[in-house]
Amino acid sequence: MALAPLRDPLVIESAELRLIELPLLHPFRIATGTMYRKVMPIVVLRGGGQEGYAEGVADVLPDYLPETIVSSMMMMREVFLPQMVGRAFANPHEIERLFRPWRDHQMAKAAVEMAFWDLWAKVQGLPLWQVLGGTRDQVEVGVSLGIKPIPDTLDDVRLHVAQGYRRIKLKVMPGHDLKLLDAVRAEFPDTHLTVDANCCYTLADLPVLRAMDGYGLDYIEQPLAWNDLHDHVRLQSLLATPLCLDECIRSLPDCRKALASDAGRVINIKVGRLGGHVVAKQVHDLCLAHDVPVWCGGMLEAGIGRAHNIHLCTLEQFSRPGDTSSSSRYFARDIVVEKLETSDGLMPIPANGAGIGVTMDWDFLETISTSVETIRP
Ligand code: OSB
Ligand code: MG
Repeated sequence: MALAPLRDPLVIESAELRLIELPLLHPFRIATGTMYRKVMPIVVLRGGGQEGYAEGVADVLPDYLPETIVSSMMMMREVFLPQMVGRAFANPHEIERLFRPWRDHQMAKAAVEMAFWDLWAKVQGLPLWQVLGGTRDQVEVGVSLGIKPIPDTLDDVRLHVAQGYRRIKLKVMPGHDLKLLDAVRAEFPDTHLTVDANCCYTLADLPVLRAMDGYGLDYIEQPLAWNDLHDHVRLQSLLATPLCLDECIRSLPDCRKALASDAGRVINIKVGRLGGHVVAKQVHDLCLAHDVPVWCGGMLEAGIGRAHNIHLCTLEQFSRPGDTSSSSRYFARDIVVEKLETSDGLMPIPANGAGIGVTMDWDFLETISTSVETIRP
C-alpha cells in the first residue's frame, strides 16, 4: 500500500473514550444469543486541527469472540490510548507496528487504529477510501437476517429482496436450518443465499451440513468452532459448497493458514476482528493474490463504524456483497448526521468531507453516552 507520509508527523493531542448505548429497532438473534441494544465504545482522536472517529465492536458478553466491552475499554484506556497520546505518527502503519507486540485485543486495537486512519485522512484532506487504496465508488450489499420463526423470516426475505439487496444471509443453528432453507428456496429459487452458523455446529452434525449442499448456497459461513481451522479443513473436503470463515480469521497468519489448508474458500473481513484497517487490507491483499473472494462483514455498527466499513469495501477484492446495509434497518436514530442508506442494493460512499465522510451528531451522542473520559499526555 503506497502511504505517502505527511510532511510533518501527526501529533495525537488527546483522546476521548466514550461508552454509548443505542437501542436496536428489532432484536437480533443469532445462534449464540440475542442482542436488544448496542453498547459500544466510541473513540475520538484529536490532532492536526481535526478529529478522527471510530467505534468498537466488542459485545457485552464474550459470545462472538473472547473480547468484551469491559476488556476492550480497559485495554484502550490503560494500554493503547496512553501509548498514542502525546506522540507523533507519520502513518497508520506506525500504529499497527506499535500494537503488534501486544497479544490479541484486536477489537480494542482496531477502534484506536481506525480513529487514527480517519484523522490521518482528514489532515490530508482526502477521503478514507482513497488513502486505503479503494477503486470503486459504490458497494454492493446484502442483509444478514436474524433467527425468527420461519414465516417471519420469509417476510424479511421478501422485504429485502424487493428492496434490491444483492444477497440474503440467513442465521441458522442446529434445529433451525434445513426447514428454513426449504421454505426460502421454495419461494426464492435464484436469490443469492448464504447461511451463517456462528460456530454452532460440530463434525457430529455432518448429515445436516452435507444436506446444505443441496440448496445452491453461495457459501456456508463459520459452521464450526471459532478457534478450529482444522475441523473446517475436514468439512470443506466433504462439501461442494464453499465455506466462508468469519470468527476463525483474527490475523493475517490465520488467513494464510486457512487458505493454505483449504479451510475455507471465501473470507469475511471485519476490521474490528482483525485489529484495524492495516491488517484488514493485508488479509484483502492475500486473498486477492490467491483469487479468493472477500466481503465485508458487520457487527450491527452505527454510522461511524458503518462508514469505515463502506470505505473499506471499495478495495478491489471485495467482490461479494457485504453486510453493510442501511442504517435505518438497525436504528431509529443514528449517531451521524448523514443517512447511510442503500438503493437497489448499492451503498454510496459517504463523502461529506474528508476521512470517513460523515459528521458526528454530538447532541444525540451526549444523550446516549454512559461514560466519557479524556486521555491527555
Ligand atoms: O457473524 O456476522 C456475524 C452480528 C453480530 C455478531 C456476529 C455477526 C453479526 C451479523 C450482523 O451477521 C451483520 C450486520 O451488521 O448486519
Ligand atoms: Mg458471521
